[in-house]
Amino acid sequence: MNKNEIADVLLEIATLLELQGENPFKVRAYQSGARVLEGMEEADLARLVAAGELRSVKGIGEALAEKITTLHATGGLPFVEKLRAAVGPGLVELLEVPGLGPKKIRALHERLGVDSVAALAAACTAGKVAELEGFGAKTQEKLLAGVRNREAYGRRHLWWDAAELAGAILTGLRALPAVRRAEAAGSLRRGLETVGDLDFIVAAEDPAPVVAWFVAQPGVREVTAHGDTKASVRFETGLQADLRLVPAEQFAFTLHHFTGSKEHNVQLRQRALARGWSLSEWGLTPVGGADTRPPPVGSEEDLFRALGLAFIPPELREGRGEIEAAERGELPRLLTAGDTRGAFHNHTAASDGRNTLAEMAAAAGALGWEYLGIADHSKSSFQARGLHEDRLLAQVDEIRALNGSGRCPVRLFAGTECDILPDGSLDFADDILARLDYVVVSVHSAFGQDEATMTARLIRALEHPAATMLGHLTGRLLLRREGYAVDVGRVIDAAVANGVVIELNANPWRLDLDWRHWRRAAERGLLCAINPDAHDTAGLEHVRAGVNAARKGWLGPEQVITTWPLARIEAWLARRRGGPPV
Ligand code: DGT
Ligand code: CA
Ligand code: CA
Ligand code: ZN
Repeated sequence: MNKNEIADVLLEIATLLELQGENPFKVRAYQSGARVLEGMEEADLARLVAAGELRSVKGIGEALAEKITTLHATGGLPFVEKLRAAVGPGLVELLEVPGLGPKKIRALHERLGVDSVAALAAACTAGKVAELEGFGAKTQEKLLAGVRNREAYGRRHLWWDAAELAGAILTGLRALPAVRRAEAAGSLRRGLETVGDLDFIVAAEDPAPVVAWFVAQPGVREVTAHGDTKASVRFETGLQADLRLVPAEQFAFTLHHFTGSKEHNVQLRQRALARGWSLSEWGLTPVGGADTRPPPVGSEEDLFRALGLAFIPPELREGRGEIEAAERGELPRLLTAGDTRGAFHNHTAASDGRNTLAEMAAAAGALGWEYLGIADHSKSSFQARGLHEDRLLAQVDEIRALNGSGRCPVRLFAGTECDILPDGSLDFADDILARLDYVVVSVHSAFGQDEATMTARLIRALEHPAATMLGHLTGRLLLRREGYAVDVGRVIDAAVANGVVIELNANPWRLDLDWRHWRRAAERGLLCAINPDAHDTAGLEHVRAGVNAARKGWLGPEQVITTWPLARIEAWLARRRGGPPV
C-alpha cells in the first residue's frame, strides 16, 4: 500500500474505535498518524519502514509503526479486519445519515439497539428516538428525513447540472454589496465529470448578510449548517453546497485549498515544507524556526510563484504529475471552449434528433463555428430511427445543396454514425460509405459481449478503411451504467495504427473516452474530436463539458481536430478518404 492508502486505513481505524467508544487519545493518535503520513514522501516512508525506524518519526508510536509496517508490506491488517467485524457495517453506514456522528450512533446503539439505517428508521417511526436524552422530537424528524432522502441524495451529480446551479449562485453572490470576490472551488472548479457537493469561497467585508442571502436561495430545501462565516444547504435536486467566508487576504489560500484535489494539496504542502513554510487554507507561514519569510500572496498565481511553479489550471490539479510539469515549465497550453470550430457527431430529426439540418446549421453558426458534421444513426439502430441507404443518400444531397446555396452559415459535412455490428463489420456497404465525407463508427448493440470479443469487434471496425472516428468508446452513462467490457489500451493502439480519431463524446452523461486516458493516448499520437452527440440545437453547447474533460486530459488545440480551421479539416478529410474533396 502507498502512504495515502495507509492513511485512509488509519482514519478508518479511528472512526471504528470511536464507534466502539474507545478513549479519545487513542482515536486522535490514529488521526494524527494519518496526517503525518500524508505529509511524508513516499520514498522516505519506504526507507523508514525498511530500516525499522518509523518510530523515530514524531507522532508515530509503537502501535502505529507496527500497523503501518504491516500495511506497507502486505496491503492488509488483521487488526482492522477484526475491528470492522466487531463494529459491523450497519453502524458504519449510519455515519452517512446527516446529523449523526460516532457519539450519537453509539447512544442509539447502546440504548435502542439501533444497528443499521433500517433500524434507525424503525426507531424514529416508533417515536423512540425523540424520547432519548440528547435527541428530542426535532432531531428525530431530521434523522428520519435524512434516511428517507438518502437514496435520492446519496449520489453524485453530473458536472453539467452542478455547474448550472453554481453559476446562478455565483452571479448572485458577486452582486451582493459586501462581496469582494466569490468563486466555486472543489471538484466543480476542477471540471470533474461528477460532483459530490458544491464549495463556494467568498471574500467579504461583512459576512452576516452573505450567509443570510445564501441560506435563503430559491431551491434550498434544507439548511444543514448556519454559522457566522459558514453555511451548508441542500437543494431540491439533492445537491448540497458549502459556503465559506474569509477575509480578503486569505482568499487565495482558501480558494486553493478547497479547490483540491486532496492529492494535489498534499504534494503542494510537501513542497512548501521543503522551503521551510507550512501551507494551509489560512496562509503560508514559516515553520520550526525557519527564517525565510514567504513572499506576500494575493492570488493563486502568487501562491504558485512563491513555490517556484507556473500557475497550474484547476483542471490539472489531480496529483498526476502537474507539479513536476509546472516546475519544469512544461505545463501544456490547454485548449479552451473558444478554440472550438466545429463538431462531427450530431443528429437531426431524420433519425432520433429533434431539429432539422437547417436548424442545426443555424445553431452552429450562432456559436461561431465554421463547420458541422451530421452523423445520423444507421439502419440497424432501428430504436433510434436509423436511416436506410435511400434516406441517407437523400440527406447527403440535401447537405450538398445547402452548402451550395450560399445561405448556410457553416460548412456542413455529410457523415453517418454507423453501427459496428456484433462481428465488427459496418452497417453500410463500402459503396454507400464512399459517398460520405466521413464515418463515425459506434457500438449500439450486443453490450454483453466479453472483453476479448468486444475488443476484437472495435479493432475490426477501426481497421475498415472508411472509418474516420470512433464514437463513445466504452458506452458508459455516468451515474447510470458502466461501460461495456473492453481493453481500452488495445483499442487506442488500433486507432493510432489506423489513423482513426477517437471521439471525446461531450454529452454530460458520457464524457467518453474518459479524461484519464487522454494524456498518454495523445502522447502516442492519438487525435481527439470533441463531439457533442447533439440531438437538438441546445445539445451543441455540451461541447463545453467535452472541453473540460479534454483539459483534464492535458490536451491542447493541436491534438483536438474540432479546433482546426475549416481548410485544414477539409484537407485532412480528403486525405483520409484517399481522394480529392467531394
Ligand atoms: P466532491 O465534492 O466529492 O466532488 O470532491 P471535492 O474535491 O470537491 O471534495 P470536497 O468537497 O470534500 O472538498 C473540497 C476540497 O477541499 C478537496 O478537493 C480538497 C480539500 N480538502 C477537503 N478535505 C481535505 C483533507 O482532508 N485533506 C486535504 N489535503 N484536503 C482536503
Ligand atoms: Ca465538493
Ligand atoms: Ca464540500
Ligand atoms: Zn451513438
